[in-house]
Amino acid sequence: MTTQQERTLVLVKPDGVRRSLVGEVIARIERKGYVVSSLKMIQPDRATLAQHYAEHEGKPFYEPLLEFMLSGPVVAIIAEGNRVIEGFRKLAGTTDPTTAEPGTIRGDLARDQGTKVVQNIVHGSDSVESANREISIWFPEVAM
Ligand code: DAT
Ligand code: MG
Repeated sequence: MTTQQERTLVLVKPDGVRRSLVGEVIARIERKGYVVSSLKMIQPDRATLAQHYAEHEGKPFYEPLLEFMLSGPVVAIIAEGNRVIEGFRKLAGTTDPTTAEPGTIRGDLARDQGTKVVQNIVHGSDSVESANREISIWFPEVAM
């Protein structure tokens, strides 16, 4: 266990906002001991989402993913804490909500809807590089 004071970018996706799970997600982040340091609700535009999901461009689920993310507001959060990047990914659970472990956000609160894109409530950065990149996309006003 090392000291890695980090920030991560969390999004409550449109399915989570529609289902009024914003508080549930924030509560789980805070109960784990992380600190919410920035928070806002945004209706994202396509350009922002294309930047955010650039790594997935060209994949079969890319267009459905952007359409889904455009379907309503999202809540963007910066969470801070030691090893928060890895820690939030564990709180979120694996990508496929059908098999995500019970006890996780995706495992407890989502399931496969049979759509072309998986709707799984939250996004969390997967590395320090991704976190820095994503925080600058969603919170350009927040100093690095
Ligand atoms: P994660 O959100 O767990 O980091 P990811 O970055 O690989 O997963 O993919 C981004 C999102 O795209 C993911 O949350 C749900 C959707 N997705 C990923 N793989 C998919 C697939 N094979 N079929 C449908 N949707 C997928
Ligand atoms: Mg990802």
